[in-house]
Amino acid sequence: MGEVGNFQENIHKADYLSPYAEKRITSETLVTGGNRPSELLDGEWNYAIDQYDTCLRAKWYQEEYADADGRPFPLDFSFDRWPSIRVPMCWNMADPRFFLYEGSVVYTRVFRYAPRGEGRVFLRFGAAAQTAYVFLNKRYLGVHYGGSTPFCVEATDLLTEYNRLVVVVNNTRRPDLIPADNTDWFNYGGLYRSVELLRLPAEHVRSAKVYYKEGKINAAADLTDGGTARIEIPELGIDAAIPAAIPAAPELWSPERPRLYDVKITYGGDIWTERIGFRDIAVNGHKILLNGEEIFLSGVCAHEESVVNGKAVTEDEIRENFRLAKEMNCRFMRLAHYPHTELAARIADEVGLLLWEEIPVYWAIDFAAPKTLADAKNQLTELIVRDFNRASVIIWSVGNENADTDERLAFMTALARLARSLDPSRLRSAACLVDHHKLIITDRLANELDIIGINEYYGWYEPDFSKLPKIFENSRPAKPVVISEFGADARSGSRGTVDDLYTEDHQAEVYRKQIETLRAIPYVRGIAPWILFEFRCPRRLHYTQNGYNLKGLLSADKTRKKPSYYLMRKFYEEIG
Ligand code: GCB
Repeated sequence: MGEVGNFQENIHKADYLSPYAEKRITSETLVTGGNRPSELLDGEWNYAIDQYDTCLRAKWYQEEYADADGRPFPLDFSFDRWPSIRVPMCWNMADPRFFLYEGSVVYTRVFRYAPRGEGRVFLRFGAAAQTAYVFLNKRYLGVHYGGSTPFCVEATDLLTEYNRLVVVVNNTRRPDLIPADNTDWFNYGGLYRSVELLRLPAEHVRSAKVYYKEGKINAAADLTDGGTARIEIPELGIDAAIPAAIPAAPELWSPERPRLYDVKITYGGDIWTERIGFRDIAVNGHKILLNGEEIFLSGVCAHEESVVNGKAVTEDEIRENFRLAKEMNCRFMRLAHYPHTELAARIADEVGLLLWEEIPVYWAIDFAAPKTLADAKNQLTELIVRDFNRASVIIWSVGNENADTDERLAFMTALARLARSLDPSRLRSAACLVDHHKLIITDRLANELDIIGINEYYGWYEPDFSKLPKIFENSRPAKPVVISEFGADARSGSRGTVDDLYTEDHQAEVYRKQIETLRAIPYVRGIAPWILFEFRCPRRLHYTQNGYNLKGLLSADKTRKKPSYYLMRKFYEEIG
């Protein structure tokens, strides 16, 4: 990667990123689940806003402080004297000056390490928004693309007593990334989920898949050295070698009775434990079946955000969101538009909420680029491997609202098929395309999905409600449809007539009509209005919006419930 002291190269090289791009951190090295003890490297890190990406250009991480003759170099960085920032945190919330910053931030810290008999050591990042370059003790370990999924690097042979970790996190929006440069949400940056050090036996479980289907518990594990492992579920009297499909009659998990079992997998000296719920999710014709019984997905969408913490939401905030959704009589939530923290599905497992999880294949994606597809596949794999054992998660969504071109069809088909091959136990969906002129669902991707998701904004972007039932009459979809979005902006507390846009009264009128229309359409087997709470959105510059998408049923700080919240609550209560 060239010499640090090569001043000419540092300042003149246009393509300084290419050598880094060659070494990608992917799902191949992900170690996940199992509740093994880990040491958190959270807390105070040193950081610098590195607007010109000089750490990567000039290779500061090599820590060359002097030349071959011992003469000190004049340096442009000083890792340990930089100010500190808390991890996990979005840098946007650390200092008002950084709120709108998009670019690189260098994070660094030193940690002590003494071996304690472990065979291998990994550093695990819960997520870094959006791209992260990782360096340990002057060595480049790779770049991770995708700001919402976890990744690991192996540190085993690199550790000494004192260890310097440098992570360059970059959130520049680019058309070749997933998501691309145009999103209807705020572009946060930073190490906003925990960083952990994992000490594992040399032979260990990298990840495991345990699920229930048609009277059997299926269990398999990704093992470092092959061979077999053992699974134990004491409450079910299970103690068996895996992989296996074990006949079992567990008490099935449901939102009403979110029963979880202690599951233990042993392999060599490694012990992997999880609390896992067993349930069966399927479709039959237009029906969605949970544990063999028809279910309506009474739901709501949510972004991962809070006013105070940005994307680095706390456990209390997640629990509060779920509580507010359940109080609205929801049993289902669409976690839009990217993987939320893994804590979300863990809490949903515990409190009983069905989830739709999604990768950010969103607007303006470069569907023709193989590199972009590789990135999307990797993010999908990381998400599925991470949350496979969460009973709450019933749907993997492979994307949202893209025009039905041949390139997009090939791209999304590859994702839908990947989801099936990684996970035979769940349903696949996506927000599909509707032709709002011809009033028909036109999306060829629907053939690859188990559930057709539809975003429709009758009453807001399109005022004529009479068109909505016609879409279904014309399409006669052969699969269950979930209305994955509908809604209208309403400034919190702003009142007026039902015709005054941006008032709560207008929003409520849209909800009234949506409810009346959708309840009469038999194809609709689930509804998730957009959205539980208002969220930051730099595209929204109407004076009422002030940088927020105001379609929330709640205000951004969640203190105000708009009238539409109560309308949904009543509707969901009525339909049971
Ligand atoms: C959509 C998008 C969502 C937007 C929403 C809106 O269709 O999927 O991300 O925020 O519309 O408010 O326009």
